[in-house]
Amino acid sequence: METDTRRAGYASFIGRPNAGKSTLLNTIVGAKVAIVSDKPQTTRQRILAAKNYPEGQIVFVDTPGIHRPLHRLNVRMVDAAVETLREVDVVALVFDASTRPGRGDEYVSGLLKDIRAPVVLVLNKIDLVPKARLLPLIERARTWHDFVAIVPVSALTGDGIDRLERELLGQIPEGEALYPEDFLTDQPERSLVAETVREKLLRHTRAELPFSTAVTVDTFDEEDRGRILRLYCTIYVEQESQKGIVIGRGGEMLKRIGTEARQDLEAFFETKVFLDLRVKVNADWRDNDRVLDDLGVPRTSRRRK
Ligand SMILES: Nc1nc2c(ncn2[C@@H]2O[C@H](COP(=O)(O)OP(=O)(O)OP(=O)(O)O)[C@@H](O)[C@H]2O)c(=O)[nH]1
Ligand SMILES: [Mg+2]
Repeated sequence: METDTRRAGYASFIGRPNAGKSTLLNTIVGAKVAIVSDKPQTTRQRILAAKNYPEGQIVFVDTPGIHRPLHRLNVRMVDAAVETLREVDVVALVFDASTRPGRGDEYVSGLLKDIRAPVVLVLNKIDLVPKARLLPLIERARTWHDFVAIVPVSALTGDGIDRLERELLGQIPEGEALYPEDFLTDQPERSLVAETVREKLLRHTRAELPFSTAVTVDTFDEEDRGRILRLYCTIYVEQESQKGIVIGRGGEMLKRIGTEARQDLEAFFETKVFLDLRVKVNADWRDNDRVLDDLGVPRTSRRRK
């Protein structure tokens, strides 16, 4: 369906860890492009995913949650999120409405002061919030920033998502599509594999472990692609004891992570997958620029000592 004026532009999800930014992205584009977990700091890089509407195209940008960074990895993560604020046409600030606003939220709202882009406030997880609590929250949120709209949604149930998309489209400038009609995401297949393995690690491990692990794809063998994809990955941990946890008693944990990741990847690539996982200890990978470069976490413009 054609309409008179076509729109195209970037809309980014910004907010604290665990607010539901990646879940929102997946719900809106209708595909699992970003991994999701109940642990904070799940997303480590920005991820683009496009959706086409009769009125035009929105390129959504998922970003890492904004937090106080303690490692170089986290500095890169937070910088990636903050940098998008200056580059996009509209910002969707995502707030977990089932929590009380705190210091971290003040910090994130403070970042919005100097940006030109209009900001839509997304009050997410309303499926967890009694109706009576929502109105006072909206009133309070009006004092955080001069939002162009405040939209309560549930990324989980889909409630309010249509209205959110309308509001974002309304802020997107006129222009021709930025990506071809069939473009879904800029996430390379290799990082999709690594992220799928990391999602299962996050799901099955606790405490410090999720933050201390990284996954690389050492070999992506697609020689026999129509029949089978052969994938060889390494899981990095920081301590010998963490290696034990990831492997589990009799290798049970690693097997479970491998099975679940393989099933997801077989569904995604629509082919049989052979997945080999090994675990390596690298004490300082989170502060090691070379490892971070290998992992593909982009360097950002901030200068570090
Ligand atoms: N009940 C409920 N849970 C939600 C909703 N949206 C997200 N979640 C859950 O919240 C948790 C965090 O979701 P993510 O999408 O990973 O959050 P994020 O903002 O991307 O987190 P980071 O990548 O760490 O910044 C997951 O357990 C989701 O299932 C929602 O609308 N309702
Ligand atoms: Mg995320």
